[in-house]
Amino acid sequence: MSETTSPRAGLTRRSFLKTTGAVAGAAALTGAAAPTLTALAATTDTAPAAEEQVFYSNCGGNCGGPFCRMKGIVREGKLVQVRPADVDPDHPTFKTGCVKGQTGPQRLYGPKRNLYPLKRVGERGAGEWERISWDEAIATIAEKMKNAQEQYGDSSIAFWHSYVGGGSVLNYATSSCLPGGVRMGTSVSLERFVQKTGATVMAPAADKTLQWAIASIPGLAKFAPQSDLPKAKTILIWGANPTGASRTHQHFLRKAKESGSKIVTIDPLVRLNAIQSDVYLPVRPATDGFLALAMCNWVIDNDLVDWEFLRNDSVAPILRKEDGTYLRLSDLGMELEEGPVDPETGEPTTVDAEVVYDEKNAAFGSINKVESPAVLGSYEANGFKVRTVLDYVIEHIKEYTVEKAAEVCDVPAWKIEEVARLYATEKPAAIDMYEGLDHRHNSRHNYKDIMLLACLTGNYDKPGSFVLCNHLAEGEESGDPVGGTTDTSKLIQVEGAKKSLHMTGMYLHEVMEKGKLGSTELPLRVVYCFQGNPLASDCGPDELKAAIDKLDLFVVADPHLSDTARYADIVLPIAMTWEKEDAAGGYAMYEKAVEPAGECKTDMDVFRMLADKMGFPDLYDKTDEEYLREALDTPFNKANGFTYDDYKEKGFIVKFTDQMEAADSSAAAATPKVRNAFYIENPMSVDMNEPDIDREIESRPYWEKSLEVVENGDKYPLHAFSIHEIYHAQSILMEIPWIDELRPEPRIEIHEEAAAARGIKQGDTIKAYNDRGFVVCKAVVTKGIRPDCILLPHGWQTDDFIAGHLTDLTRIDMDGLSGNGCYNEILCEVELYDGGAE
Ligand SMILES: Nc1nc2c(c(=O)[nH]1)N[C@H]1C(S)=C(S)[C@@H](COP(=O)(O)OP(=O)(O)OC[C@H]3O[C@@H](n4cnc5c(=O)[nH]c(N)nc54)[C@H](O)[C@@H]3O)O[C@H]1N2
Ligand SMILES: Nc1nc2c(c(=O)[nH]1)N[C@H]1C(S)=C(S)[C@@H](COP(=O)(O)OP(=O)(O)OC[C@H]3O[C@@H](n4cnc5c(=O)[nH]c(N)nc54)[C@H](O)[C@@H]3O)O[C@H]1N2
Ligand SMILES: [Mo]
Repeated sequence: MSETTSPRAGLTRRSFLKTTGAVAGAAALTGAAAPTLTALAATTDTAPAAEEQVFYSNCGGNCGGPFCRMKGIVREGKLVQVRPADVDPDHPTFKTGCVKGQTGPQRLYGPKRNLYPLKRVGERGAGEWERISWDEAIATIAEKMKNAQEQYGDSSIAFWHSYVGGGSVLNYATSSCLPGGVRMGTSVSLERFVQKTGATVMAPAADKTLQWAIASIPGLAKFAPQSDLPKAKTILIWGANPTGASRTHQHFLRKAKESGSKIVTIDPLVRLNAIQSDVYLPVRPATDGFLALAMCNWVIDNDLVDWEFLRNDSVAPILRKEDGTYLRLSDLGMELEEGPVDPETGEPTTVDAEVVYDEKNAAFGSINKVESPAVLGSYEANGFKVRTVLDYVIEHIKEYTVEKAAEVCDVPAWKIEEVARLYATEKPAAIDMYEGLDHRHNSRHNYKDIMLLACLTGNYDKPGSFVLCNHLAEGEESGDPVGGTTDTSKLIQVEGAKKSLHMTGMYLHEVMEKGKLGSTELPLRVVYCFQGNPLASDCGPDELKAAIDKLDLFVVADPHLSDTARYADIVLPIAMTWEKEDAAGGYAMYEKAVEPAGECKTDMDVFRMLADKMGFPDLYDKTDEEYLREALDTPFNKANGFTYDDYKEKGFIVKFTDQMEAADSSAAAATPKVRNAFYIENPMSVDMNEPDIDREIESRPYWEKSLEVVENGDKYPLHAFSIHEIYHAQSILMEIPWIDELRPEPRIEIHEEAAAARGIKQGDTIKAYNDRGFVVCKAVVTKGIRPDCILLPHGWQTDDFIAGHLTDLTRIDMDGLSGNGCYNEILCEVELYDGGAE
């Protein structure tokens, strides 16, 4: 029996409605309108009223939403209908928008909408608020920020954001955090403020491992268009959920199937794509790296290696020194090579190229010059003991045999061999990955392992052979994003810019405990959280809350009273999509269709007000329109008809790649060839957490056990994970009647054997728990999941659960190099719920 008590007790949806007095509002919305899907159909067919205006914007959720351009209908100043933007209905693959986007009006006018600035008056998180004026809110925040910076330095104030909105010129923040502590952001509002004040940026913890891997593993960034899927004879869907999370992806998988592709799904969970596969491997979670390396060994043992690909297109022939770095021209006292021209200086650069062994001439030479370098072998070069990367890697993966994989991954050896055979012989073969392999402690190694498999078989960097494809872009036949671009690189530059620190937001707890991250002092006092909902979507909520408790001020700027907003000192009501003008390129601008609800303001407005009160009213030196014009009027957009004026005049601009001017091809030609890697020469962390890096392990393809996977005799015998379900856009679809009809309530999926062993029947109320916490909801008893796993529901808020929250079971520690949250690193037990622990 679990002994955990819920720190969230009393915050069920029912009690939330009571305490906030929102009952009347909710009843008015859901009761009177009695919205049903039939009603949705009815409104869609309604004849246009006389006074009707049409606007274009995007859906606004982090599920590919920014790419889904929607058309909004406004009557009498209210958004009354949102539907997919009109596109050529005969075009075979150009799809946009889904039912989530069509709920725009319900999102705008829903019961959880923040309408006024709020100040906490009771205990933190108790839900007792006082309405305050914008003036008071901004004055309080500015004063606390100024005081903190005076007393503790520039880095003591921080902005914590996530991905909602996907980046835009004015409002939606982005943070690409690259290995070595480099951060790049693009939105005018956040970036100018940060440059002016030296404020810290707290980046999202999600999707970081893939980002880290793309930046760390040369060649991995080569995303294929998803329309390339049908070119593959074999497709391994591996750690991806195309039918739930990938918009147009399923369409291309179906096309592939029609054209005869063999489809393999490697997943502990059965969804439609597993059912539609030729081979299904219900792999034990967090063992994929082992599986990939075992397939590599099978390919080597069965003589199916593509040596020419390895030689010409991969890092295989590069000579590796004993310290793990590459042998370079300078190591041999050889002359450096001329590199591409530096766009800043106009001068050619020099390149200290990697060295390979030239078998024909029995000499060492530059990888860029030697025609046929050796792929295997070890040598002595100018006193350095070196061997080719492939030689080194092959020796170190020997332990990952198919036999052992059958045990570790818990799938039959013959099935592993069958998948390896298909992949290595039915070519071109593709791996279709997304974020499913990312959310655990050992995840980052998977990318090296899978790249090795692709390179060994030559299944990379050619049509139908890839490991990543673009799951979100519009489905135009070539797969390229079609539409305008934006450039804010000059607009975000502030004179005398201060240096700012960045950290993955989930390090907050460590920073508040130690006053630093790694050896960098970080005396955080004020945190301003926006465009993210970390207390519903990140891990370790207890630790995060304890950290927030130690701050002088925690502000949450959100259109909704999210789980995170509920824990704030000050809540700022933010204008949503349809209530503001913005742009991110593509087919349309984000048009303002209606005035913001209540006293809502845009994120940009709030930054302007803050700058004013902080004492630098000139920070934002242009109007919103001027920023948008400059960001949109790029040479590319001018050539292709996507300028500010074009968007304003035409609303929605449909163009396909063959109607576009080619991008500047001289720049493309100058890009040096990137050899595809399965080795990381200099493994680095994206954060300044200074982890101990075991270079050997971090550099090469590798697998080790994750922290929480089921083993015999475990106190908690079930491994829990969660996925991105179709009727969620993360946590933003809060109390949306049309959506709630399609996904009635959060549920835990459990295998029928595991359920029977615990006396659990279909629809029972159950509790999943571990030492960290628990969550209570209804059970779905199924055959479609491994018996040692359960599926927890992601994307809900505290008051949607009967008790607890899925995040209460999660652990706060993240992947030390990528900063990824370990959302799926959960062992737990499940029992029938007796209602007692609430
Ligand atoms: N409708 C909708 N779409 C979305 C989103 C949304 O919220 N709603 N979110 C968007 C975002 S931000 C993201 S990051 C993407 C995520 O896109 P995906 O990564 O495609 O989405 P997930 O649903 O997390 O699917 C991961 C798959 O990996 C499987 N899996 C879990 N653990 C393991 C494992 O150890 N091994 C293997 N082999 N498989 C495993 C899961 O069962 C699941 O089928 O989706 C985007 N699309
Ligand atoms: N257990 C589990 N946890 C997960 C995952 C999982 O699969 N399982 N997936 C992870 C992944 S891949 C991701 S990307 C994250 C997503 O995690 P988050 O990005 O934190 O989740 P969202 O629900 O998108 O949060 C967006 C918040 O921004 C608010 N918002 C919307 N528009 C605006 C705006 O214009 N301005 C401001 N200021 N706020 C706005 C919304 O109301 C919402 O509260 O979750 C991660 N967490
Ligand atoms: Mo994500």
